[in-house]
Amino acid sequence: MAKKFRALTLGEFVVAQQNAFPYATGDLTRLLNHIGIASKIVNREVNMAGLVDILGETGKENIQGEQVKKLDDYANEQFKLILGSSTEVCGLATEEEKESVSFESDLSREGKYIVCMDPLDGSSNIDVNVSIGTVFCIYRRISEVGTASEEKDFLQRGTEQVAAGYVLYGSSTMLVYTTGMGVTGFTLDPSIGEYFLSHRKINMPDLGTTYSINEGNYINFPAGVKQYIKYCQENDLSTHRPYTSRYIGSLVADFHRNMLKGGIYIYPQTKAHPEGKLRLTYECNPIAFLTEQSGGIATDGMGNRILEIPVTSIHQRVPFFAGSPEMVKLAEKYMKINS
Ligand code: P6P
Repeated sequence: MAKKFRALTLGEFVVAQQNAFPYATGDLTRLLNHIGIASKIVNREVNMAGLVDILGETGKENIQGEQVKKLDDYANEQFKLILGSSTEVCGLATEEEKESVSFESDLSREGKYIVCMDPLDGSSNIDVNVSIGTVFCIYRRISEVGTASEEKDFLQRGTEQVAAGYVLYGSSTMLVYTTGMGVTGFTLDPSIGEYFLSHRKINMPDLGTTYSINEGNYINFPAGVKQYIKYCQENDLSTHRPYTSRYIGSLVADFHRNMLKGGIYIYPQTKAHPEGKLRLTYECNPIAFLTEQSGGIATDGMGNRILEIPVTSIHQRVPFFAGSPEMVKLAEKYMKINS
């Protein structure tokens, strides 16, 4: 009779992982669990968005000049509330806030960590019921414990991340994260509100057949990107059927599929976004950490490792090429030929 395994919950797993760090105090464990709690609250609203008055615009614009959806706002407020009342985090930078938020309570000021996050990424998909996500990463603070968080806490390179992850509000809700010991995925059982271990160690295939890019911007792409797309469209690889184009317009959903099945996600420089569209601190660095931890490569398309790009502002944008190593290397080769 096959031995039955009881699935581990997120809480049990992070505690077990903590034991691998002899000097761990449990703060990071508690922080990851707080992020899990906030994601469950957001998930509840995401699942009911069509039923309650939470769709649509707030009439506000964020610093990106993008219309803020009610669910964006709600997610941002929930993560601020949960993290602000934890004792591990002294400050938060999010897509929805122009400046970083320093949590003012005495307990928060003792927090050792800061969080950068996009509380609800892909929000243009909310009204059409397409998967959206939360992206987060965690750093140790640089500023003195016991004081308010400072801007320098949020301008650390991606290599300094302590942890990174995302929540995918899709056909099922998943929380996927890394602390530098590989990538692990949990799936939410909404009937009991518990995340259960479902993907113990996620490894990105070296080569895939999916490329994810908004080809509507084709005319404005760099020549190297245009040539890479043509390569994908014209080469019937001997061991793979022709490439497939899959682009959801939701970074977390596109990335998650590519990480599991192999593939490449590209958001290059375009006319509308000459620096690239995605933000380094709360989109590219966390996804790049997960990419590398699962065996992939993440660069700016010009040979620069995302995790090593100097961070000069919270909302800094960079071109983003992330995915299976063989695919990113080939895309980089086309970019280099045309540079
Ligand atoms: P476009 C969503 O706004 C986002 O940040 C990513 O989730 C997504 O991949 C990308 O932008 C979509 O941008 O210009 O293709 O609509």
